[in-house]
Parts: sequence; C-alpha cells; structure tokens
Amino acid sequence: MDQFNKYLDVSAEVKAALEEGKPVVALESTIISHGMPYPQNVETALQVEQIIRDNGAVPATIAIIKGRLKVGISPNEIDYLGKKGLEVAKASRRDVPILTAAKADGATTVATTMILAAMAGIKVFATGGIGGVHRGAEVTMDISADLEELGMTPVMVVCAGAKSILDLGLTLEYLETKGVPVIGYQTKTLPAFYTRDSEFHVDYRMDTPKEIAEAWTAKLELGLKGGMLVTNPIPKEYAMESSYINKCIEEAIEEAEEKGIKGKETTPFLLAKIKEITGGESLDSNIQLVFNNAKLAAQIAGEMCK
Ligand code: PSU
Ligand code: MN
Repeated sequence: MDQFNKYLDVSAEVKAALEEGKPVVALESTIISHGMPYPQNVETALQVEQIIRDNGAVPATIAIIKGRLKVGISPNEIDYLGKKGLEVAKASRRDVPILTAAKADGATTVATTMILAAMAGIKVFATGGIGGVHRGAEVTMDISADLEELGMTPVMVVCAGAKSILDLGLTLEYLETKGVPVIGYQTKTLPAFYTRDSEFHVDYRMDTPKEIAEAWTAKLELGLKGGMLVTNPIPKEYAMESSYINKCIEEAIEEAEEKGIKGKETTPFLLAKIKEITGGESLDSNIQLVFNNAKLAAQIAGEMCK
C-alpha cells in the first residue's frame, strides 16, 4: 500500500485485511448514484457487501467524499451517495484531481474505482457492467475511459459482460489492442449483461475461480501492465429475452440521439431509459447479476490469498 498518498483514506477494516493477506473485493459507486434509482441502489450496495462477506472476503466500496479518496466507505456514506443520486459528480479518471482539489464528492466509475483500488493494493473488483466502445463510436469517438484503465491499471474486473448499448465487437477489439485478457466464466460466448449470450466470443473460457486466480496472479507476477476482465453470465432465471431487451435498447439509443445526449451523460441516460421502457424488469436483472458477480469476485480473491 502506498502510505505516502496523502489523499487516500483506507478504512480500518480494509487496511487490516490487506495487511493480514486476507481477500478484499473493491466495489464502485457510480452504479449506486447513476446506475440505479433510490432506494434500490442503496439496498443493493449493502447486500452486495454482505454477499462478499458471506463468501469470505472483505468488501471495499470506493468513492470520493469531500475530496478524500475513500477505499471502504460506511453504510451511511453509501446511503448519502444513493440519496444524492445524479447530483453527485460521476467521477472518471479526468475528474479525480479536480474533485480532490475542490474537496467535492464523486461517485467512482469502473476506471476510477480501479485507480483507487490499485492505490490501496486491492487486486479484485466486482461490478455490473463496464463502459466500452459505444455504437457509432467511429463517428462520435465515445469510448469509455474504463477500457483505457483496463489497459494500464492492475485490477481484475468481474462483470456480466457489456450491455448492447455498446458495440460489443469493437469493445473486444479495443481490449485486445490494450492487451486485456477477456475471460468467460464457464462460457465461451461473451455475455451481454441482461442475456447470457451474444454473437461474440471471449478470449478464454475458465471454469473455476482457482483457474482465474492463477491466470491473474501470473499476469501480476509477470509485471504485465493492466487488468483482466472476467465476464460472468447472469443466472438463467434472471436473464431477459434477447429480442425483447435488444428492442428496448434500440429505442433508448434512438431517444438519446434525438435528445442529443453526449459524453458522460450517455451511459446513465441509457440505463435509466431502459429501466423505464422495461417497466423495471431490467432493474431486477441488473441487481441479480451484480450479486452473482460479487460472489465470484470474492471466490477469486479468496483463491488469490491461498
Ligand atoms: N454500465 C452499467 N451500469 C453502470 C455503468 C455502466 O451497466 O452503472 C457505469 C459504470 O460506473 C461505468 C460507467 O464505469 O457507467 C461508464 O461510463 P462511461 O460510458 O461514461 O465511461
Ligand atoms: Mn463516454
């Protein structure tokens, strides 16, 4: 751990776990403030922490609070971010120094959560979906900073694949260019968040947390920069029908285009719109897949500590 980082606050519990070599799993906070409505966002965040504990690891939910880079926030702080929702700044890499200097709050995206996790020495991170190459990026150049981060920061991200609000094919190409291995957990096809399958393939299928932990340990020990992406399909019983959800996604994208939504607003806009169009069904799926990822991440983190 970098004890010389005067901006960083690691909670006592997380610090003790890291010092004792116990498994720790990082969690992001944009999913709380911008990814789900209140109060489901707070309930989900607290349940995710419990699932990580139940699977033998210590959760570290990450956020920026009053300019402090916080690794391991309290239930009260989770509630605070969840209630403030879209009023909290969505903090990607470029926003970190500004929020820090202004002593402001920030909900950390996958990219920023990876940065702070790495500062604290956490190697495994669970979330729902990552940002990627947006559809139409050949014109808009809208490519999430999450992908750049996966190319340079040594944190494994366990997710449910990428939503088809993104161009999945281009997202995979980008990750390949950046040298990021994309692993399918017990699957060879890339999961598409709400659905277990897509028309794309992952780089490698792995069937056990141990196998994933060994590959990740090798990447770290080799000093190859960057992370690793583990894609974990949503449990069958919560998966959505693909033609239905894809139609909803098309509709959401059309509306975003009509309204001229751009930049950091795009992803939160699409998430909220899809929830609205599906009458909340997408939210249930979203919550369940996050639980599923938390469990797998805790198991991988556990294997890394053996
Ligand atoms: N995808 C989801 N849920 C989310 C996000 C993405 O299914 O909550 C959030 C994550 O925090 C991710 C961020 O890091 O959106 C990506 O935003 P952008 O596309 O603006 O980089
Ligand atoms: Mn973007």
